Amino acid sequence: MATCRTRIDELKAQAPLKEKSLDTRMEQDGVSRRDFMKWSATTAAALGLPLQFAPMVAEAAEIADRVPLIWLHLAECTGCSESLIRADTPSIDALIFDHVSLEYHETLMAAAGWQAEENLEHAMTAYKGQYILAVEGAVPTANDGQFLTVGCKGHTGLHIIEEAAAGAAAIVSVGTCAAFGGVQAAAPNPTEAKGVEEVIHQPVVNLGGCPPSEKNIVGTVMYFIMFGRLPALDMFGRPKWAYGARVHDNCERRGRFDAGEFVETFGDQGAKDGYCLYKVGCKGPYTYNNCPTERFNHHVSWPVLAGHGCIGCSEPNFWDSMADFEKPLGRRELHSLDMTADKIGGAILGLSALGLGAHAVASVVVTKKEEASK
Ligand code: FSX
Ligand code: SF4
Ligand code: F3S
Repeated sequence: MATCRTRIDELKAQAPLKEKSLDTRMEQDGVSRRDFMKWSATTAAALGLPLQFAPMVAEAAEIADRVPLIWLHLAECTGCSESLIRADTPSIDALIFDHVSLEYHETLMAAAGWQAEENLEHAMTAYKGQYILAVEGAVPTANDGQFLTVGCKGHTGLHIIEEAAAGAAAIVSVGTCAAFGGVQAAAPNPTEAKGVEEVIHQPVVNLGGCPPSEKNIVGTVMYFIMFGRLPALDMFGRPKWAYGARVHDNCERRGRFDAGEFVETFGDQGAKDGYCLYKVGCKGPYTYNNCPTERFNHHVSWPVLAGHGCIGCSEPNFWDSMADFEKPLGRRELHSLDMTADKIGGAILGLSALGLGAHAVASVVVTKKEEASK
């Protein structure tokens, strides 16, 4: 708490980089003080902080306009930005994100062409050593990075990321592409796309997920504002507060799994009754993320609630290692994945640790036998 207090007081002493206070923004968007305080309490809880931190979360959000943020787009689909901003009414998370001093964001800024380029150069110089660098997208590295050039000067993504990372106070890889290469790095990966940390060799927070939820993005920014440093990370550089538990651990269909009630094909009676999606390919047992508790789109839904299994999108190399997305990995594949545990890491556990009931394994084996005899 003392670290947080000192950090907040230091930031408070700095001049805001934006004209509008958070109070004015909230008033304009119809967010009551009560809702804001509730948001502060849930954000503190999501970050794994005791409830006494809630008022400090609120204070930190109010002074988020002291912290410059540069957001770069590399090889990706912009789904991470969409996850944050695509809502008919802005959520409090999106509102706080808007209150951070966003100096450069290709999707959101009004500037274009030379002016945009100047804005980026200005922000990198004026706030050297102070800005948070958020990166969305993988870095193509083949041919000296020429598979991705950005802006009127035609700089490569590789060049831009190296330059921007050098002056950053903290670097956040937003989404699986920036964290681990994502879809762009799937075999055969002709552009030699890589995650940011592989390219720049500086400490990076990896927010896995294609895309990550707004809570995971804003929570990470809030943590940096509150403590001036990165949160505790797992072996893949993901914040433990968000990626410390498996999707399977908190899934609302977990009772169905334990009872051996499985959807056999999409659209069957089990699917209508909310049975477990393991046999139609759910990778929740191998995937670390807080999707079931935080959800997406104003916390409205998440893949399993919408009726499709988790495809493991927050894990390194998921596009190759988790396919086929609508079939269980099954015993054979689990065995081979265990053999490459150093690659897949802690995300893949043994069958017993998964808590896979004998019924699930037996019926997968039977299905495979049936397939073989066809
Ligand atoms: Fe897309 Fe972001 Fe996926 Fe990647 O999300 S949602 S391809 S993680 O970089 O834009
Ligand atoms: Fe939920 Fe998937 Fe686990 Fe079933 S296998 S309980 S649908 S996470
Ligand atoms: Fe991705 Fe699975 Fe969550 S597919 S969004 S990690 S439920």
